[in-house]
Amino acid sequence: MGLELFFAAAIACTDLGPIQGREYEVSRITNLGQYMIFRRFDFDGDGHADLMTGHRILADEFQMREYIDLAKKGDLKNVLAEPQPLFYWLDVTGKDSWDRIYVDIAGNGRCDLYASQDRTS
Ligand SMILES: [Ca+2]
Repeated sequence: MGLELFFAAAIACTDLGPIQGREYEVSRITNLGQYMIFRRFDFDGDGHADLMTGHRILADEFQMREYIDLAKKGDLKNVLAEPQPLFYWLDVTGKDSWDRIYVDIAGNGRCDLYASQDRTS
């Protein structure tokens, strides 16, 4: 059972789930090692995350001393991140695994399917 990598027709990233507000957000982790912010969402409230997004961090607190005006626009206190996620991980089977990964390379709200793992076999 391998991980297939392929690109299919792009979809609107907003079709992957309502992630703009915090209504469905259950966790938010800032990972300075990977320079990403990971947000998990549970849309149906069953206690299992259905979607995780990854935002690229543009600057951390140390760097922002030089970019304080940019920092004021940021959503977080100690890092400045891109407003739109770069990666979207989906649990489509509800088995606590990320079965599909979408990527918004251009940052234009169009998501390409990056990887899909067939767990039915
Ligand atoms: Ca859920």
